[in-house]
Amino acid sequence: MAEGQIYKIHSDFYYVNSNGQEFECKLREVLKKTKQSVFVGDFVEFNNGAIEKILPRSNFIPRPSVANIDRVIIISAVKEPDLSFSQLNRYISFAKYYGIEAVLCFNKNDLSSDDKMIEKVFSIYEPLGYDILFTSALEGLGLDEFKEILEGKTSVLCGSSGVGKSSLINAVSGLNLRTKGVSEKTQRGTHTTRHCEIISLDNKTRIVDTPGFSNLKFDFILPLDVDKLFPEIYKYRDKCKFQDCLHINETDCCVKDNLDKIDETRYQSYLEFVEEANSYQEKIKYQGTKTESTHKKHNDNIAVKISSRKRQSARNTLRQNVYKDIEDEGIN
Ligand SMILES: Nc1nc2c(ncn2[C@@H]2O[C@H](COP(=O)(O)OP(=O)(O)OP(=O)(O)O)[C@@H](O)[C@H]2O)c(=O)[nH]1
Ligand SMILES: [Mg+2]
Ligand SMILES: [Zn+2]
Repeated sequence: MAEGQIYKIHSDFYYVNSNGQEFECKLREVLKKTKQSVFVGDFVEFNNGAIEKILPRSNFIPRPSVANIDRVIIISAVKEPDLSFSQLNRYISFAKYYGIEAVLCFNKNDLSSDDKMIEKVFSIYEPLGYDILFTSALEGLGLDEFKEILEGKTSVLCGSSGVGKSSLINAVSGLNLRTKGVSEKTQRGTHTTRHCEIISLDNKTRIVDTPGFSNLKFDFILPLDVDKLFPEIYKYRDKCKFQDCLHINETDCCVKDNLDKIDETRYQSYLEFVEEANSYQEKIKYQGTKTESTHKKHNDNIAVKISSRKRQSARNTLRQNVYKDIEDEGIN
């Protein structure tokens, strides 16, 4: 039995790198039946072109679906498509939720000379501890710093379509991955990269090109957990009067008392995520009501409380749905 790492998946084919050699494999039938998710980056045991076992992951993110990574580099464009702080906060919080370090890279810097925007980026994200890079894949700006960030790690490039993920990889690797312009009509990327792929720059440095995606929603966590994704909000939560304070319109809320110290776009994102998390809570409440409807309610006024076990199982179902969505979409 050999061991290796999946570096690319195309429909039913899994491409495995084992000691520098590449193998085209399929999944063993028994493994298929377990419905276990298989990601680029997974370490596997394989034999005669058949993957027998997926080895435990050190970490993963489900979008783009990649396992065993050191960090996510969130790529935004300063223009074409326009920079969206709301999108950026989504990627940042997503990486935080999965416990993966993030670096922020702002590409297409040749298209803008907006110093105010650069200042804003630094003023919001530097105090939060993020490394920040401005690059131009086209004009070769900031590439030395970009390479430095990559050095000795496995980094996943993540961001909307058309921001220049593949172009940046081309610029630092000399490869010629497919890249394509942003549509003039919609100002959106054209989903040029269709699959995740690990690209080795040297023995220790690897970079994962991924398809762009943008419709990331926080409808898989509970509203009370959203503040954990925002350290600058979370640090006040112990001083809120109510333990279940959502920091929206409660009285004696320490977060509201300190709103002048929290960036507006960050708080706005917090509110958006809470709203999405509310719809998740409604969904599991509904599932809980259905499963608990056989129990006689003592008091109709009391909202149905779901046991943590049921909540977890509903959460798992939703997680599975996330994976299903990924598979249905085929790429992202
Ligand atoms: N002006 C400018 N254009 C760039 C830069 N980087 C990339 N582009 C252009 O932006 C377009 C999209 O680049 P891609 O590298 O395909 O973007 P991507 O993020 O890989 O997109 P997907 O694969 O669809 O997710 C291409 O036309 C690139 O030539 C840059 O630094 N400056
Ligand atoms: Mg691409
Ligand atoms: Zn509060």
